[in-house]
Formats: sequence, C-alpha cells, structure tokens
Amino acid sequence: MTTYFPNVNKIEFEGKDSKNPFAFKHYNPKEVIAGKTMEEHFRFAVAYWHTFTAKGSDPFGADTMIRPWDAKDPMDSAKKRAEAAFEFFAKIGAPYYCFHDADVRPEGATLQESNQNFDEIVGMFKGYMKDTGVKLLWNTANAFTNPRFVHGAATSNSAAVYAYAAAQVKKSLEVAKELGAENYVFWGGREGYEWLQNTDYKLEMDNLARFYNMAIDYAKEIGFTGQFLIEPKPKEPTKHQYDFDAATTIAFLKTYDLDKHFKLNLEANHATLAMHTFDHEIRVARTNGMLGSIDANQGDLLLGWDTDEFPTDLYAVTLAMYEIMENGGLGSGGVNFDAKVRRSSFELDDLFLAHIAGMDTFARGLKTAVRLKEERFFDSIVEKRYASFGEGIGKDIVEGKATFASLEAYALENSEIKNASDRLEFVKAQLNEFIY
Ligand code: XUL
Ligand code: CO
Repeated sequence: MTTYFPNVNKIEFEGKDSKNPFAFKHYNPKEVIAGKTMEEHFRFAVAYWHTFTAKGSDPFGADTMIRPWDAKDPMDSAKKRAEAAFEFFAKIGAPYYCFHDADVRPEGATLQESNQNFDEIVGMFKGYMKDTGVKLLWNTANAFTNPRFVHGAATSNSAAVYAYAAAQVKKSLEVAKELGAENYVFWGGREGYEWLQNTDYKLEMDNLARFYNMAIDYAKEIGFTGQFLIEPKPKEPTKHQYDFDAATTIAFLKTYDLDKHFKLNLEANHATLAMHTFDHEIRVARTNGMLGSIDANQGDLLLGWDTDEFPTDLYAVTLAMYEIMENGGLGSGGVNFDAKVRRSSFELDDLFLAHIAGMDTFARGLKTAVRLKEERFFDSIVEKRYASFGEGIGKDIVEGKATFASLEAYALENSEIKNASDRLEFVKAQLNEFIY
C-alpha cells in the first residue's frame, strides 16, 4: 500500500500545553463531556472535494497544490486519491467523510460511462470503509459544475437537463444505500435564477418539489433510510438561489408538504452570505425541529463570497455549539468540514494542520457551550427579559386567553410603561469571560 503522507503519524491528543503542531490541544475524542464522548458529539467528517480534489485554483490563478495522487489518467488519479483519502481519514481520526459524485470519479463520455467509473470507485470505498471503520456521513450529486447545468438542474428550463439531474441523483441514492450513508444532501447551487423576467418561477418551484418527491419515492423503493438534508445558500454561483436561508427553505418545504422528509444542513459561510449569523440559522432550524447537520467553515466579513475557511473563530463556534447542545445534538448529522486550506497553504501537511485547527476550535466551543448551559447564562438572561409573559396579562397572552378588548382594558389602566435596560455591553463582557 502506498503512503501519501509519510511525514505524519496518527494525530493524538496531547493537551493544551503541547508544542507539537501535529497534535490535538483540545479535541480529545474519548473525553466524555455532558454524557457523550467528543467523538460522539461532533461526528467530524472530511469533505472530499476541498481536501482531495481541489488544488488551489481561483478565478485569477492556476493550481498551487501538486498532490502525490495526481496522475495523467483521470481514473488513475481517482483511485490514488481514494487511497490517499482513507489514509488521511485514519490519521486525522475523522470518523466520517462526505463527497459529491464528481469529486470521486471522472465524468465519462456518457452517463453510463460516468456511472461505471463511479461504481469502480465505490467498490474501493467499500473495502477501505471496512478496513478503517470510517463511515459516510453524506453524499450528494454535483448538478452544478458541468456546463449542461448552465440554466439549473431540477429548476432548469430544459426537461432533458431535469431528467439528467434526476438520473444522477438516482445513482447517488443507490450509492448512498450501498455505502450506508447516514444522510443524503441536496445543495442547489444552480437552482435559482439570473433574471426574473425570463423565469417561470412557479413552474420551477413546482418542478423542484416534484424532484424531491421523486427522490423520496426512490429512496423508499430501494430501502435507503438515511436522512434527507437541504443545504441553504442565498447566492453563488447563481445570483438568486431558491434555498436562500433556513427560513426560506423551511417555508418551501412546508408549502409543498415535504417538511416531514427533510432536515437542513447548515453552513456557516452560507449564513454570512444570507446576512445571518451561523447561530441564527441553527436556531431557526432547531426551533422548527429541522436541524440536521452542519457544514463547518467560516467566511471573511470583508469579502462578499464563499471563502470556505477552516473554522477558527471561537466566538462564532461557541454560539453555534450552544445551539447544537440546546437541540440535544445533531442526531444522524455531524460536523462536516466544508472548508479548504488557503491557496497559499499548498503543502500536504497543511491539510492536517487545518483540520486540527478546526477540530480544536470545535472542542473549545463545546466545552464553553456546556459551561454556559450549566451556569444557565443565557437562560437566566432570557427568563428575566421575558418575565412579563409569566404572569398577569402576559400569561393570558401566552395561554391564548387575551383578546384585543382585554388588552385595551389593561393598557387603559397601565399606560405608564417602564422598560428595563438590556445591559448588552455588560452581558457581552461576561460572555467574553466564558469564551476567552
Ligand atoms: C457550496 C457547498 C457545497 C455543498 C454540497 O457552497 O457548500 O459544497 O456542501 O454540495
Ligand atoms: Co456546504
């Protein structure tokens, strides 16, 4: 067996005083926190596309990353890449991985040839999964890169493209079943519009719902029981994407009676692009009982696009972990690093260092979130802030006993209102004491 990362051994937990860059300082997989090991809390997954397939090109420059699994023949590359990926998963200690069909197999001259290539790689994955114990958190179909998806996939104006996308998802569901994927993701990068005036919005929405219904039927038919997830994003590559954010996606699913079949896969950088915080998106989903999984990364607030950086922002990760803990965890979901090393971090070792940084940041976020919960930091602020709804007229409102007439009678008697200060600066300084 070839070794692709000869300089790196299995990454171990060495504690926060360790000076070894190839060691975890905070992520200790077997440490029990709030009744579960860290490994069970996070269910970390490595994103195949960023870590093994992408090579550092950007719209202005070529690849910067030369990988030892690169070969002249695309199928040869794909096989070597698979072997390297499983060596990486085992060494970093990630229990899961995620992929698009297009990340793992070269596209053939025909759909049939693409599927054959896919089958060959899936066969290899099966063996490696058995050998290493690494599992598939989710897979998905890439219906956005190939030029055929120029006008969309399940919302294309072309029925032939719609059919092609359906065939691709059908195949990916079969692969999901074969590899025991715990979830299946839909991300609609090309599902949206560039110009409303040439778009049949209603037809596209209806077609998208039909597409999801066919996926549900087919999963049932083949006995795939993984959780379906939709990943919202407001823009990029399409100007206006239909699954804009958590609230929009939930409204769509409820409109078409699909909400029982789906949960959301929320990504930090997508939240930023939708002008939300990550914790906002997670709160919206969990309030609706639809938090499924997360794509962990972070954006750059000075840039308006998806930079997919590894998550190192302790503040944002702590607040996200707090929401996840309030949800009772991620269920069949997990923490997938939909993140790429910077173009200038082009050495192989950077792949390990980046994942260690992300995993340690999440470990610290979890620990702080648990303390915030144990000490009821946010609970007591919220309870105090909404105390007026626990008694008197507020209680009547909450219990549905109030009417406009009863509220008017109350207001006439109590028109001198005394609001209380939120003391935001004070409580945010207190929060800093928990986090840093
Ligand atoms: C794109 C993105 C995708 C999805 C899966 O921004 O996040 O990689 O996670 O298609
Ligand atoms: Co993502």
